[in-house]
Amino acid sequence: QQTRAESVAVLGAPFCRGQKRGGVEHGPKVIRDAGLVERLSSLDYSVHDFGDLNFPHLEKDEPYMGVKFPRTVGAANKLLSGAVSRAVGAGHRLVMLGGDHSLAIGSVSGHARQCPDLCLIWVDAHADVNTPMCSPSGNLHGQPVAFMLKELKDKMPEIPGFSWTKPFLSSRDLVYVGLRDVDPGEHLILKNLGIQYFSMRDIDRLGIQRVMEVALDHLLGRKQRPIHLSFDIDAFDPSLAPATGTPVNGGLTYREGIYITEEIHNTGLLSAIDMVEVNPALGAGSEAVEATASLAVDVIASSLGQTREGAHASISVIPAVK
Ligand code: HAR
Ligand code: MN
Ligand code: MN
Ligand code: MN
Repeated sequence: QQTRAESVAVLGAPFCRGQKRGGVEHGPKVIRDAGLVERLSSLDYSVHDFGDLNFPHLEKDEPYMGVKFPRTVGAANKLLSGAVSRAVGAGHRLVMLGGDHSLAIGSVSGHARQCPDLCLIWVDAHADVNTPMCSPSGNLHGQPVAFMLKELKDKMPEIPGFSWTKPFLSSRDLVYVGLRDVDPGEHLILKNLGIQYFSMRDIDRLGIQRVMEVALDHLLGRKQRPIHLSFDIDAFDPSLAPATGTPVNGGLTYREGIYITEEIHNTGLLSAIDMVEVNPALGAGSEAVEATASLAVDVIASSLGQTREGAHASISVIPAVK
């Protein structure tokens, strides 16, 4: 069996302090148990499983300006950022398994250290662009994009734990798909910064095919550059992804979700993926958890080239009669 030139690094990030529900730190385990490495190997990648990061535990971490666990989240993301940067620098495609979505601060920033011209596709029910001042909850998984955007620099206070990172992304280099639960401050930021977003209503109006056409043209039309896909499993309808902390009705269908990732694969530019917010402590029992984890594996495999139409790289001649 021939092997693709490409290799994929899998990096587990068992972390939950960006939100209040326990269990999401076991996301990496259930996604691996759903057969991730085997699926990627069967796509002819050489898979390097780097295991799970060991995040520091801080004894004392008081809220700061309403932000919960700032030093813990900051330290975890600093560690993740370095690990992602090293994996991408070593030539791997990167798959980060969360953990909650605050981890995108480390993942995207680490990727950007190696690929400063990257663009970001954020598939999520939520915009995750609250600043500490707008956040209704103080949870950092609702704020990661605010730490990335250069245009929000003046609106971001200095948060303990985050002095290692600076905004690195322009608002024109980001597209959202799947939004349906956006806070007032977030909506104002989306509008004021002119961020390209496709809510579930936009998908209803345009269809997922047109949405992806416009989204990818917006990011890649002027020049080709590496893509970071940050995929929150709660983008899917809760009937498909019940094991997650903040489910919102009216989400992506299975076919819409897989169409998104097939189109991203077809660009040939996907460089890193986050798969976050799979929480095996939620959902009604083990079947719900397994369904959610298996969906996460399908999303990752599809992003990396698994097709619904099939493929024949391993065979070039229709077998003759023996
Ligand atoms: N917008 C709300 C907040 O800031 C909830 C968003 C967090 N939920 C997520 N992120 N799963 O995508 O707290
Ligand atoms: Mn290697
Ligand atoms: Mn999210
Ligand atoms: Mn979400």
